Amino acid sequence: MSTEQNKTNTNAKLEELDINREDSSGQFLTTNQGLRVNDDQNSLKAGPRGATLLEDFILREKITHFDHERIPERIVHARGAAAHGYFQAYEPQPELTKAKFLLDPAVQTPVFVRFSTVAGSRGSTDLARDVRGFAVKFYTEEGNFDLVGNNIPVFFIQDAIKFPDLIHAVKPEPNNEIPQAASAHDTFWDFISLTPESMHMVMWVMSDRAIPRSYRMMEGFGVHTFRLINTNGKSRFVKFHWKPLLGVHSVVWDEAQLISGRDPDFHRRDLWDAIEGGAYPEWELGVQIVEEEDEHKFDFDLLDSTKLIPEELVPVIRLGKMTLNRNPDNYFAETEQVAFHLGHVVPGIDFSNDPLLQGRLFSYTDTQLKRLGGPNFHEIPINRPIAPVHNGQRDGHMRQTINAGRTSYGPNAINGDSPAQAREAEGGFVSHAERIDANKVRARSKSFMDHYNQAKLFWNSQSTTEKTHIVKALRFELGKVVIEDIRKRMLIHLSQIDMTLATLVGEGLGLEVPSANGVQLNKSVPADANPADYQSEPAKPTVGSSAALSMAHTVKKGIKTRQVAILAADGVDATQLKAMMNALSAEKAIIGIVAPRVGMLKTSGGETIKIDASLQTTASVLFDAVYVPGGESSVNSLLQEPDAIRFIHEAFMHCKAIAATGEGTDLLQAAANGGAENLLSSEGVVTRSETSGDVPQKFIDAIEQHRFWSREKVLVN
Ligand code: HDE
Repeated sequence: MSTEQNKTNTNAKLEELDINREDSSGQFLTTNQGLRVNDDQNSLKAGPRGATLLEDFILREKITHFDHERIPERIVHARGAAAHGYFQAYEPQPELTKAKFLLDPAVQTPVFVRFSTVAGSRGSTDLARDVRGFAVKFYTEEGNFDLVGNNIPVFFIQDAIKFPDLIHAVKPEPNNEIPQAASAHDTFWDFISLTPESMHMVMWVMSDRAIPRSYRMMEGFGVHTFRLINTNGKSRFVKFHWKPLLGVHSVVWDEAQLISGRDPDFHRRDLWDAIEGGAYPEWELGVQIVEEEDEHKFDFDLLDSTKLIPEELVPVIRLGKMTLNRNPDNYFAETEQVAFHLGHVVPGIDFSNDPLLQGRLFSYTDTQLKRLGGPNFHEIPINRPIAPVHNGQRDGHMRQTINAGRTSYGPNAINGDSPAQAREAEGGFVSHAERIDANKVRARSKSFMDHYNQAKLFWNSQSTTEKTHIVKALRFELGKVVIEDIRKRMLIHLSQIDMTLATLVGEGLGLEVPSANGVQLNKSVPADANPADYQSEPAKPTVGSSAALSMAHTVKKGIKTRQVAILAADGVDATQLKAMMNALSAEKAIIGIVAPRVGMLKTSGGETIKIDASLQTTASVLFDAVYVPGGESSVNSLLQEPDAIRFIHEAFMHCKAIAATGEGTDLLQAAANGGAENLLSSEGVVTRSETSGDVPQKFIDAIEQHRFWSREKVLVN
């Protein structure tokens, strides 16, 4: 695929996939051999009452294929959703990299992006408290580049050799396979409490970043330090970022748990619906650049994946924008079979020696061999590069390519030594010639031994609401831990980060914070090592804060794609309803009419309106905001429904925007009487008794704020 072709605004990868797309509309049913099937209702039998004959090749083909439908799910990140789109650079970046997809702003590079949770199995809930995977496959004209990142900029461990331990600890416990998609259990916290390098990541995972409102409202991070190589061969260190144009938003933990019951597909549905509705999710690709000579100027090690580079020290430069504009046609063929690998790079991008990154370079090919069944997984349509592939690799399970000719080796003279190695100037990949002069050792660098400073930086950077949520998350998680020693060890670690944090979590657990004196906090120590060499310094008392780490400073602009419930029943005031619906639609919010039953409802004006969901089939947690229009008989019916009162109550507890006009206010009052006392006087609750008036605009302004945290009890000052 040439650059010229890519400039035509068509998606080269989507076009290339066309040859594999099947559409059975209007076609005959056939076997896999193309034979038309006459009877797909009955197997071949000796007489109508059997027995069934072995001869029935149609039955056997169908059943055999069915028996083999499953492949192993991903060992981590099994649960996911994906979409197609494209990336386009803002400006040519020859000073930074020679990667062609960043050199020509006219080129739209096709991408396929898969979002995921980590711990749960394929059928688990989207709303687990967990890190989210954010894996992007760029189909560039120089081959595939995979940026396999997460929505959190750091990781739990510093060395790949600990990954199986971490994952075994977080997965359901092996004796009874409980709990599913949850870190709130003994083995996870047992491991964490003995592994202080995980503390920074633990702070992120206990924050609301681990329960996003939508995949579309998450940041993405490459996590490791990589290298960019420019057109002159100059290397610089780089950290990759994705910044969502919709801002970074989350739900609250109680809501997450309720969504898990009401709609465990909440995130995949949200992504799917947004794309189907033409509200294409967008992210800007950003980079933090560090000159090679500055490698050691930070008080942490750039090769340590438990650390981030504060944006105050190295700003994020935005290089271009990614837009997701097409849902997959087939979940299995595309989302399940896509195979990401950190080692899929293009000239201009290279690796650092981060020991976590280095281990991943092994793992991803290995895991695809198991999962996709052989070495030809690169031929699966979704994995095929749009760049041509020529080499001497042959055969293997399910080989698709028909390699013509006699030679599958090089050098050869028979085929004129083709395929030929490419010079660097011809786009041949040349690894960065980093100088290494070292002893071969199994060791951890001293520069990796600071485990609490950035955990403290994160804590210090949070708003009081965010801090409160972290405390509550830790109380929840450690409250589910049964072994008390684990809780105590965690409190000691938390006390190294911040004493208020530790004390507040301790209060929730009914425990005093134990003294750290004489405790060996790090148990991830080699047998012959001196434990003292593995102890972290406690966090320095004053560490600054970084605004970029708090979601409180994120973009709050517009209410496009926000889900707004309108609670109504027969007799709803037509004028108020219309005014609100028009105002919300103009802002491209998505409206759901929720009523005591499904079907159609009659307005006060005699018009009929389609009900989107009944109070039994939906819940407030599936919406961003709720409005109750007036109309006496409508509101009277709603007042008879405990689910309607609960709807308002829950939306209020989850700090969402609420509005009511006319008699609609009575429903709010009923929710207030039922325990949400200050509902009517709270921030983000918009009411006016007689008519709708300026309520719609005020409601829109309120929804834009995402949540009104002032309604929550603050635990941390
Ligand atoms: Fe992964 N990881 N990982 N990981 N990872 C996988 O590859 C692994 C790590 C990430 O949507 C697996 O194809 C090791 C960090 C994402 O298909 C496996 C280590 C980050 C996805 C694997 C890590 C990630 C995976 C399982 C420690 C953020 C899902 C299935 C050295 C930068 C990609 C698969 C998708 C998937 C190994 C740590 C991100 C087993 C050994 C750090 C987004 O190969």
